[in-house]
Amino acid sequence: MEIFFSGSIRGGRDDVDLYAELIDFLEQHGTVLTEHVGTEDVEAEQADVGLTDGDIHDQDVAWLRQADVVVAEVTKPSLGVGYELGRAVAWEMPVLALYRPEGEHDLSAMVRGNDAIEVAEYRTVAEVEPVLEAFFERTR
Ligand code: 6IA
Repeated sequence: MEIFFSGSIRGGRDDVDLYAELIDFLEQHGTVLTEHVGTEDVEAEQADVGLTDGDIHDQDVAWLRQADVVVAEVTKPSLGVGYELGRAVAWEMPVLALYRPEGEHDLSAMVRGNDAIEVAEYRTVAEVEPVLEAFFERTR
């Protein structure tokens, strides 16, 4: 199972430690193609490696196309995450969006109102684990 994990980068990195925890858990279910989303200094790495924004876009779209499922953490709003979700829905991929309702922003109607996206509300990683187990059970 190849998993595309989607989480905010330029939208804000407040949740990066949570992304890392979710990625660790997802790795028990398959290969996470986008581990960098949970890496603290991802933007500095971009500069070091010399990747342009065009390279990042093209690589991410290729990984998205390759993945079997998309799991997104959507509490921190991000244009890139929204874009990835839209493309995943257009490709009829299974999509799970994880959302913490105590966050600063209400979830976009374009995510919550989309029947092709399964939205799961949670508060702790422990709470989200059975949700992920059930999602992978259904998509296997
Ligand atoms: O608009 P945002 O930056 O918040 O969009 C976040 C989403 O876009 C994530 O789910 C990623 O899939 C994708 N994304 C944005 N920036 C990068 C990036 N930067 N690398 C990979 N995916 C990205 C530099 C990475 C570095 C290790 C070379």
